[in-house]
Amino acid sequence: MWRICCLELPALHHPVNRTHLSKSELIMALLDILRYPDPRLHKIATPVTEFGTERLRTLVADMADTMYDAPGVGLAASQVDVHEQVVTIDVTEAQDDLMVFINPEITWSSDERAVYDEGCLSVPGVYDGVERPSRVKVRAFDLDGKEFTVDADGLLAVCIQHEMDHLKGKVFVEYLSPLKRNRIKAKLQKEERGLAREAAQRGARR
Ligand code: K1U
Ligand code: ZN
Repeated sequence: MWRICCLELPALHHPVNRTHLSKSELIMALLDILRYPDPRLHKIATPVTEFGTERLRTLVADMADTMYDAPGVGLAASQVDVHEQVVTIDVTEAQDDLMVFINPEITWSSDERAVYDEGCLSVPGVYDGVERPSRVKVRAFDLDGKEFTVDADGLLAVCIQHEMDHLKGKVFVEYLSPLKRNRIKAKLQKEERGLAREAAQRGARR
């Protein structure tokens, strides 16, 4: 069972009438993840102003489905072309501890820094070292607008900072050298052209 900060998943899914279904029967809604260098990844997300709505619950449920399916350990709404300050994270191996951060703010970060080999669902197949504060304190709101704080270290600290960068329109490759970034951009643009060609060929065969 996934948990959303202390809320069981059926509570999350209740407003979209999925409460009577088991996890395997849940109708998954997978969202398209924008791929770097899509310019929409650089839009700045605005704060959520209405909490507890069906729209917000559905967005979070769909983001969680998309993150688990990818698979990934985090997802920012910006990556699915929704430019609001919403983040889902689950760093557990069992994928059973979903955390939802709405309007997150870093209130403290450590002087100590650490390098982690980061990945990104918007930059598939690329992992590279990024140096960040190794511990952060984050204040955020849950789906119902209740404020909470998290003291994070390890992968959770890395992931929160990575996802909050997405909300500010920043993709992790921007920490890398221009040479590396341009190589990554060229590789992904080539892949994108290949995928578009394949889709066009499939369309022509139908
Ligand atoms: O924001 C994203 O694109 C998600 C990203 C989060 C992240 C991972 C590692 C370091 C920083 C931020 C990912 O989830 S990439 C995929 C990944 O790392 C992973 C996938 C499955 C299992 C474990 C890790
Ligand atoms: Zn990312």
